[in-house]
Amino acid sequence: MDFKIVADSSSDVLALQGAAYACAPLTIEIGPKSFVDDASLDVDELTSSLRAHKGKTSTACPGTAAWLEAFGDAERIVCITITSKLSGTYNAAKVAAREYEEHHPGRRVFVLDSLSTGPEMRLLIERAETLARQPLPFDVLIEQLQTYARQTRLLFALSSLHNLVSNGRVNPALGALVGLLGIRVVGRASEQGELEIVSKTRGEKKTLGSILDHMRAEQYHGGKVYITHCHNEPFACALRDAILADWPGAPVSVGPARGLCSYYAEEGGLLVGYET
Ligand code: X90
Repeated sequence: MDFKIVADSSSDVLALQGAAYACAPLTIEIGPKSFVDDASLDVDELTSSLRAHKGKTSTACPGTAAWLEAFGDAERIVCITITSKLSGTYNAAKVAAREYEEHHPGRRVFVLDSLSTGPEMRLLIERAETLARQPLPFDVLIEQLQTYARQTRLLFALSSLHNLVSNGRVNPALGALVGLLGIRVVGRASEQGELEIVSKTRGEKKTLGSILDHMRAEQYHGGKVYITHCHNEPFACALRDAILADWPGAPVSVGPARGLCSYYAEEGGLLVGYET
């Protein structure tokens, strides 16, 4: 079976070792400049342009053509997207999938709405890859991936919701929560794929405490964790160490967010994807 995994760039996964994989980029618009969130993007250049820019900025999802290009020529495709509640990415992928199946009778594209983004998408991508190594019928693989998706979670800690609010992705009343210096919101991707606030904290220690409390309440038992950050490696590593102190040997990895997540998580923001 000629199998391919495809995702969008909010997953921060540019390549997947030893697997057929492609990533459809979102785009970040800063004034007249367009930053395509692909492997060639310099994330530091993006964030410094953002700091320097005074006017409105925005993002755009990959269109049908970008998805079709990512599908390439594969027979079986699993396509994992950012939550459909916050982006048109999923809808564009669905349109592309229908077109692809019509043009290539017998081929299949399954589009999974992650109801999440960032490091939780990485977990799903990696599980799809593990499942693809087994001799499973495509429908069974899809079922198992969907079961796994119900067991993964996303948490985040943000110091500003400015870009989320100004792009109409969250209610402006929530934005006011983090207007004060030093205040962070801890939130999660809800079961419906919406941004939900868990707590409002001040100081790094309290923020870490809130994240750990929430992971415990959601039955985290030492499974895989991915932490991504926007220019905040010390905070991400402090969280990793706090997780390891409570769950020794847990497979926890830390890495920088790419363009889309850096834009919305903003300076200092942290995203945590984990298995329950
Ligand atoms: O232009 C577009 O179609 C992209 C819009 C994306 C909007 C949300 C991106 C969120 C990135 C911020 C914190 C995580 C929130 C997750 C809630 C489900 C990361």
